[in-house]
Amino acid sequence: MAGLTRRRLIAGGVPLIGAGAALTHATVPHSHPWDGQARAAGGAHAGHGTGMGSGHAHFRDGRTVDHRANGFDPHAIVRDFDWGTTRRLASGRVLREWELYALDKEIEVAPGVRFAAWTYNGRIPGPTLRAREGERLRITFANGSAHPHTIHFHGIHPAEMDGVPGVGAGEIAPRETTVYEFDALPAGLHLYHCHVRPLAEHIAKGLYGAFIVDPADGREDADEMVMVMNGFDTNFDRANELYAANTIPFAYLNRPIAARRDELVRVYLVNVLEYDLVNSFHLHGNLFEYFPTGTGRRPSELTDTVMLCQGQRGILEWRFPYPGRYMFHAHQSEFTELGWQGFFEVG
Ligand SMILES: [Cu+2]
Repeated sequence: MAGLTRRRLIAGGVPLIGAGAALTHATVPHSHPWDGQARAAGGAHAGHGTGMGSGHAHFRDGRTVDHRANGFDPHAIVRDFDWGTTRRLASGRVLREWELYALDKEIEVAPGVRFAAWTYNGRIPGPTLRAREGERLRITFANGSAHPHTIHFHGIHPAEMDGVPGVGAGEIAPRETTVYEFDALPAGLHLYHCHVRPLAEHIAKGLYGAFIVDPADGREDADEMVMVMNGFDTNFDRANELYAANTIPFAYLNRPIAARRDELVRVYLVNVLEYDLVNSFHLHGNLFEYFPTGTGRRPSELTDTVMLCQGQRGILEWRFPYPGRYMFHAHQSEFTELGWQGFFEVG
């Protein structure tokens, strides 16, 4: 039964495996199979009761989630870079500061599917933090969640700033605050996420975001986007029912991302997907230059598909020579069909 679960959820809206679709009505009970699990899981999972009625998700037919109620929209997130606030230290160096908070929040991750998420600043992914190489960074973290959390940054920093249990400030208890401070090094594309155990749950519930350190001399002007590849285990069987870039399945399929012909496109691509060993990004009608971790200035490859394990990330650059609608998606067909696909609309 567990093996069928993730397929059952999309049976209404996505034409995929013929046999799977035929099995659906025979195997889907009229009560939601995750109701009992949600109750069994206790308070931490309260609010999971509403499911996708009888497996008829239809989230490929144009229906979408209530972005306003969620408090964030993948179409905004894709080009939303949070530069924080800055001031100059006596040394002349720039101090860049952000305030992050953890918040337990119910998110509509697909039409009618509410997920009891743990968020940074009420959104998934958390803010895309952006700084310049060599700056001093200060992140004040307040835990407004009912659970202990941390922020673990990728990058170069002292052990006590690493945001792991038992080192430095360690776990930050509910209603407590801490400050992470370190230098913006090295230039590249990094990420941050909670590091409290059980780690898979703390990440999969939504506590992660992209962290970009621009080279001191900058990068070429481009139409920049961030895509955090993620997924959601909506029935707590440690397998994802939904996949996406920037949280909401099919968001960029229903409403393509606008791009301009001949303009340089730069995508900051991060994989935080839990429970699956790898994830991938595939671009149609084009090839992109790939800069692993964004740390080098020379691309490792000209390709149309890149595969990433959890925590891996890279920068993609390309130009569209022709107008039209170009797909991008995970090149694991199952992920594609469960939400991780979209279009660029090139004008
Ligand atoms: Cu956590």
